Amino acid sequence: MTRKTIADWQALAEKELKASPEKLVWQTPEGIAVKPLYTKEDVQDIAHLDSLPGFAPFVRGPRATMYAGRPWTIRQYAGFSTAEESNAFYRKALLAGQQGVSVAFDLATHRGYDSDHPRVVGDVGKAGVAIDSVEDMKILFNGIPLQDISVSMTMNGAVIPILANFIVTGEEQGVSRAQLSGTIQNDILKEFMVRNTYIYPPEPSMRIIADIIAYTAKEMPRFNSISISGYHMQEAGATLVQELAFTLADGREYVRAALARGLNVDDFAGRLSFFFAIGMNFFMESAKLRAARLLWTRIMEEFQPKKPSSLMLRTHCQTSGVSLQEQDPYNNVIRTAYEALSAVLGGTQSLHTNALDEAIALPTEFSARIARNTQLILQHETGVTKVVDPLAGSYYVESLTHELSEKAWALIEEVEAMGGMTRAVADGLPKRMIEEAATRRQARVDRGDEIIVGVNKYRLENEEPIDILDIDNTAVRNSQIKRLEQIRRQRDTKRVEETLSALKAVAESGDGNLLEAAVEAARARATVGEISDAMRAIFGDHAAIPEVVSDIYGPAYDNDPEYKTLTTRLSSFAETTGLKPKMLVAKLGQDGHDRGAKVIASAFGDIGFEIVAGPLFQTPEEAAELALAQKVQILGMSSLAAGHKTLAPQLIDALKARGAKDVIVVVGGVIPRQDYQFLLDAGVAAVFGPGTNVLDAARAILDLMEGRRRN
Ligand code: 3CP
Repeated sequence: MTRKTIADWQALAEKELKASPEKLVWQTPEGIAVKPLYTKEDVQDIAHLDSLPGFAPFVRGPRATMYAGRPWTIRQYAGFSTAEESNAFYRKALLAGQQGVSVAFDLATHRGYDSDHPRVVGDVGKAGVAIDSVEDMKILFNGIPLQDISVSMTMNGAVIPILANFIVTGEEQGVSRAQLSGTIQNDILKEFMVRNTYIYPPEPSMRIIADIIAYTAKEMPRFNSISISGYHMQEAGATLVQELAFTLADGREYVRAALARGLNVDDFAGRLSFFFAIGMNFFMESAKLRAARLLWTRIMEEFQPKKPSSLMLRTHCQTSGVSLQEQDPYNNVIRTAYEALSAVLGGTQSLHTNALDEAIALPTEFSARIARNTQLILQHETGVTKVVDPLAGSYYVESLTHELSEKAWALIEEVEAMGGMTRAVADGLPKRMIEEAATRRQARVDRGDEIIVGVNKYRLENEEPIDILDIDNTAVRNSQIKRLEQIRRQRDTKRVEETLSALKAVAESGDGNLLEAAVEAARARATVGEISDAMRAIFGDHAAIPEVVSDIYGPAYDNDPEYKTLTTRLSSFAETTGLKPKMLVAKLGQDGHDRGAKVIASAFGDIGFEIVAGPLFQTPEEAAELALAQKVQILGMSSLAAGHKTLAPQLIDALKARGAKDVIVVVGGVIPRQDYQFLLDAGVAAVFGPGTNVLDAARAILDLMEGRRRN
């Protein structure tokens, strides 16, 4: 048989297709042209191909034996309601096969407010567990041996009081801080970019990070001082190249901050860790993890470490939250399983698999079990743990690894040319790029160019709502307030004041370590709110100015008749009434997840609405005031953190109290169907749940406005 060439394949493919195989090239959002066929020629000049696992640049994995030696850690992120309830959940999960703990805190805690603070009425215990002091933390880890079980804590804003509480909890459990193992997220740059649970401005926030790295390097050798996170970038809409580049550029910035603090690179670099999202682009996600390790080695070589472990990227992964759908939710089990396999083939060290109902509410016991078992089945039944980096040598995956790393490197260098990530974040470049990518994707999904099964194709006519977990927010808040009162009664007030003053002095002078000072305050039973406020008094609060990108959604509908009809309807409405429809997009409470709000603001702006983008963290009264001052006809409240049942009625009351009952209130975001009637009864005009097509929402709002005009 004669050996066939690429030209032979081209000819055959053309015959099969009756067109050039060029037309099969898939242009991904990353700007990568994925071809239908990869061959040896595609991997000719790739330098990393000969590397081995356990050795730099670690493309094939950070450990020599990878999962054959020890599988990844099954680490499910969880937390809700009170410390008692979350503790019971962790203990059950550990007995059922979970291997590490990962704490989700509520948004009040994230933002450094105690549960009795008036700004957090809708947030306490909702999207995570409420922790106000060491007493709560001790209950959270009751019966969980902290010398054996590693604990990850997703905390960035109130990172100092939370880590201090954890250290004191260990002490009081008889576990020294040197024995504590785990990870603190402690990654503030991505908070300014996408996640928004910051408290202080960037400069003191970077100092907090350097202090934590310094403290853990000296005192907590088994603890990972940071989890440099791209996850939230992808959730906010970033492409994989953006996620990769901005995350590694953040890492480079943290290394520089620690070096500037006088640390030796080998004393802390081995305890930096990472966190990526794994979405539905199966091979590209695996390639992304391989590329991440390659590029991190390249970055770290600049700092000339001596230990090989200083060059090594170790990561946690979570399957993608945004890939989950409210419609036909059992499909989410399938999505998550594919994503989990992709993370594992990419060589993750630790993994969270989402529960099928996470697009709607907190996981139930049932959905959490299925999510955990997805990983247990992978580890025990599929054989994927037996061989290191099984994708190595695949023409496609190796080529993708290379191409992703080249593209991400170019973006990393662009950030570098701006003066590094702190500067780029201050300029707003990464945030803008991510928001543009998110809006572009929304248009692709709304147009049906990107298919989501059960949502924009194969949608069921009727769907029964599934059982969901609802938290009685008022009960949690009351029980937290009771414990806070008890702590305040029993503690030595003078000691609390002294330790808080000492913390303030460290914050003000720049001398000493903030975490060390906060540990003293936590021992004295100063609360999370008090420790945060002591630093607030010196550092101040960060307030972001909301910006909205434009001309992304509209142009994607170039010449689309349906789009044209809608924009024409809008302009004739404006002509008849003499007013362009004006909408305030509001975010209430401590819920900083603003991807949905930003996409709506951007798309509605393109469609022809006048948009007022409200600031984050408003109270219902503040939003009502803003609506009045701006004379909007519509107020769109975006809720992604389960506060809607408390906050929407308060908003409507606040509008009524100000005589603004004509403002049409609509609510969008993660709203379970079970709550629709409650919201409508409270006076909400329409509810737009997950999976809503933006054009449908715009049409519905226009209908409402026209209806009101006629009546
Ligand atoms: C690992 N070990 C091995 C092998 N593999 N030993 C021998 N042979 C092997 N093949 C050793 C390691 O050296 C380590 O010991 C120990 O086993 C544990 O392995 P690990 O790989 O370090 O795993 P783990 O402890 O689980 O740590 C994983 C990382 C950590 C490093 C990624 O940072 C982590 O757990 N991150 C989790 C972050 C997280 O859960 N985030 C939640 C975000 P030594 O330690 O002695 O070296 S949730 C956010 C959701 C969205 C939102 O924000 O709301």
